[in-house]
Amino acid sequence: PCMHVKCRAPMYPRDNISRFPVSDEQVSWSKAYPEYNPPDHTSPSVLAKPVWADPDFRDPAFPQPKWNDLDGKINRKSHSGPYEIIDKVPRNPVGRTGVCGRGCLGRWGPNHAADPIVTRWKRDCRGNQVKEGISGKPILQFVAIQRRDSGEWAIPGGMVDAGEAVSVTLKREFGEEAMNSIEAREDEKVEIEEAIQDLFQNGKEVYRGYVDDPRNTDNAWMETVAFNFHDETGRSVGRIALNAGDDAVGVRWTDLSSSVKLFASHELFVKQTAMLHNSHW
Ligand code: RP5
Ligand code: MG
Ligand code: MG
Repeated sequence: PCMHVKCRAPMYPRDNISRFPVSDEQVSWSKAYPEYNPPDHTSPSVLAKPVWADPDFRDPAFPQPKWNDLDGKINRKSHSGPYEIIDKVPRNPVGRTGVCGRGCLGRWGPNHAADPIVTRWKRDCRGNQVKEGISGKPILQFVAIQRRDSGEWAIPGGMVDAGEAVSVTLKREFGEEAMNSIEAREDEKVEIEEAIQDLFQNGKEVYRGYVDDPRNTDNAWMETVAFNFHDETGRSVGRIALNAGDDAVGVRWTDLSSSVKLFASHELFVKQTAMLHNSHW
């Protein structure tokens, strides 16, 4: 995995905990950093023992789970290969983050998510593809949501529930966050379901691995599988009204270009998508 930056921001999100400073040169575990003394932080939401959170495996009361393996319904394997267990807990494969413990993440080690990147071509009022002036390439649009937690624009992704197939997470999260399926009327639910089923049959994987997520710690981190679902004619999901729901407060079709600013490593995933379609970037 490559360098992480967003999970070294001065403040840990939500809980106002200061991260121990880690410069670019101090990220790697192989580089000695004797003064390194990160705060041990677990968010109140995790301490409340919700179903999605692990127990504190540093406590001798809890036997060690199957690290680097499928542990019952919980996937504790990393997309980036085996991670190390130091003092009974996993160690972030990229390096130091300035916080140890789990922060607000439920799992020690990898916390698996899935990211649906839904795209269509930008069209003018006559239905013709719009090309960007300088590159001369057609402009691709993707569905972005605005996150309730940070206000940043992002891909409408979410956590893979225990035992859930990634293909199911991709559809569920898109429905919840970009189409507000949870609060839709029964007849609307059917229309949403049909459009998603149809478009999500053919996806292309554009990324699999570590995410530079602001919630990452030295012992817990986000990983994802990002899939592109492209509506070539604009007549599938590209036609249905978008509606922000669940942990999204806004939703819109967004033109892809190198100037788009997104949450965590999402810029990288949408860039891969633009490359895949040879669209303007
Ligand atoms: C990111 O967090 C992933 O890429 C995914 O988009 C998201 C999942 O977390 P929630 O949206 O459920 O907070 O790391
Ligand atoms: Mg969600
Ligand atoms: Mg989400």
